[in-house]
Amino acid sequence: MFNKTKKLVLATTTLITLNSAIAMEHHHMNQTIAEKVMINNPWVRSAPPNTPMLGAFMEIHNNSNQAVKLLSADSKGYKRLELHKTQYEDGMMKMVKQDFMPIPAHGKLTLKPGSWHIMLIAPESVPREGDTVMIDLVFDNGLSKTVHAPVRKAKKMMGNHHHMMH
Ligand SMILES: [Cu+2]
Repeated sequence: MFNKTKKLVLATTTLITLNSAIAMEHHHMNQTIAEKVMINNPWVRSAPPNTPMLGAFMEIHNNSNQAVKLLSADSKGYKRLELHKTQYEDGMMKMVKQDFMPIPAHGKLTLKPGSWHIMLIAPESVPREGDTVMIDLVFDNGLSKTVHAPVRKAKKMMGNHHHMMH
């Protein structure tokens, strides 16, 4: 009887130790990815005061061994944020809503006008040049980051005569 109880206690202890080891490992993994995913040069393109939506751009670097997905974005003062990609379809440049943005292992994803971007929809008030927009990014693996994106004009792009259809 004593032996049986002791075994049970031992088994429970082992299980708890194992569980916390797994939890620690998981925590460690997230911390590592958080350090290895970096956002460079975030910015929001300035727009007229009555604009219904604004584009946010940045470089997302992933220096980890695992692919990472940007799942969603959020910012106070906007109805919602969407992940978009501008692509050529049926002879037109179109913005297509994406479920996520993929950032390859040891790679980067560049969000820029005419390509991947975050769409800030229905601003309570349109930010002015020089303002900063705080954008919360949620990745898979439980990773989240807040970026501070200054509002500025787009740099002129050579040969860009397309007007985006919103
Ligand atoms: Cu868009």
